[in-house]
Amino acid sequence: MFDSLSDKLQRVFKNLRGEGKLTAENMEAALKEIRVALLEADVHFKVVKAFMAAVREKAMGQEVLNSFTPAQQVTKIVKDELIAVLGTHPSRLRTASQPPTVIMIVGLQGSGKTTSTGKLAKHLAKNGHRPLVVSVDVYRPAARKQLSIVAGQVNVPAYEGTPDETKPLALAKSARRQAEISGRDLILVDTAGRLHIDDELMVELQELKEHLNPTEILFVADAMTGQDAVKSADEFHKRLGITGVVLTKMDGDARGGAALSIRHITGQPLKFVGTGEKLDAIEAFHPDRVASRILGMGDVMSFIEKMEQNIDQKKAEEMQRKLITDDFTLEDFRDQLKQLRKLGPLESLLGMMPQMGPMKQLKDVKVDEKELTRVVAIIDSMTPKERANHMLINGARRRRIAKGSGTTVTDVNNLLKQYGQARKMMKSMSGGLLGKKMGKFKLPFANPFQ
Ligand SMILES: Nc1nc2c(ncn2[C@@H]2O[C@H](COP(=O)(O)OP(=O)(O)OP(=O)(O)O)[C@@H](O)[C@H]2O)c(=O)[nH]1
Ligand SMILES: [Mg+2]
Repeated sequence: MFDSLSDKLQRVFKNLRGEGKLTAENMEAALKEIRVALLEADVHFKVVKAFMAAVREKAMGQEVLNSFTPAQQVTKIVKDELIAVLGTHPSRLRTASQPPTVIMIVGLQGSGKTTSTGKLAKHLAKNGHRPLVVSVDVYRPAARKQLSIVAGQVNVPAYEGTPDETKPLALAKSARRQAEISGRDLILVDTAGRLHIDDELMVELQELKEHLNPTEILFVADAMTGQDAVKSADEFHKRLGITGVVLTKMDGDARGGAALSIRHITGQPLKFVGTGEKLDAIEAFHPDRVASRILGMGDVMSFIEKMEQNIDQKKAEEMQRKLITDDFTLEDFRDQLKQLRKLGPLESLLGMMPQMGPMKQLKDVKVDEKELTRVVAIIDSMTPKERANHMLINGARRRRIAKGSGTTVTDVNNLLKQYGQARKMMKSMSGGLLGKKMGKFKLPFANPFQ
């Protein structure tokens, strides 16, 4: 997510770091590089223009404060402007004063509507709602079945309709009745997609809107389509009036142009981003956190939230104690790797880490799930004694372990090295800045990929 933009902006700040003072020349050079970085990230030209004007104005108007370096000043200005362009405040889903709340999910074909409906249902159920989902796609034969399967995976009921309900509106109305009868407070209406915006689709969506009186109309857009996503969002908004955007496939989009343009162009907020195919790969969109991430400052808040939802707190504290007392064995290392896997796509997790201090090394880490499996296999091939005391593992034992796990002695050597480094890093982290920021919440795993 935002990888290339992030790299380029950080380079700009790095270049400024050598400068003692903010001058007209070095400022101009920095502004030029920022502009190129945004354009190369496929940000809409109107957004780039507004962004640059705001940054320029603030930078030029700045009193040169001695306590801040040029790099710090420009970083702060760019961060504030990124937050402004992304939306200033996180935009939550609204609910109706009179339940059930109706949320319509709209968008072009294949953008991720059905998947996002499932993800949102899960997210909302986790947050105390009782959602019901319904597909009103009466055109694609398997569409309703697909949503029922997705709903089953997240343990949310789907209204499937009766054979005579062949019209979208009839289906949606019955679903609402069903929700009322069964005490569901929220209905997610997954609508049909089209390849292009056409009148027929718009008329159908307008009719649904008129009769269902939805509190939210979420436009689902595929981030990888860049400015096309922005254009169709804008058109949907003009014709239907959307209330927010769900940007999917952010995991496959290194540029981030759509995310950075869509709010400015449509005037509607980005509410959620999809970060993977799995049904828990969705995040509420927080402009400040994303701006931090883009600037390499990490997103410690999202990281902590994810941990709190997924990690056994008792186990985490036990790990922490072991790290401090140096009892952190290979067995614990293996447990941690398993825990780590539960947290979802590793790349997205590492992306949340601040790229500074001991975490700096994480930036270029390529996470390889197969590598994780191999590491676990190697540890599995050790005897309990070896796992408890890695010092026992001499040359002969290394050869045996390699053979047992179908790997090579080099792999075993690497693993032992990683384990040693992980111990060191965890120790420095638990006492360092991150440890303090995270308060009583303890990191439950070590990074195995050094
Ligand atoms: N990597 C990734 N894939 C996603 C994400 N969201 C959806 N997908 C994939 O995108 C494809 C299309 O998703 P659907 O949810 O079926 O899209 P849709 O908009 O309902 O499609 P139609 O109903 O045919 O219009 C599927 O293969 C999904 O797994 C995401 O955030 N990341
Ligand atoms: Mg669908």
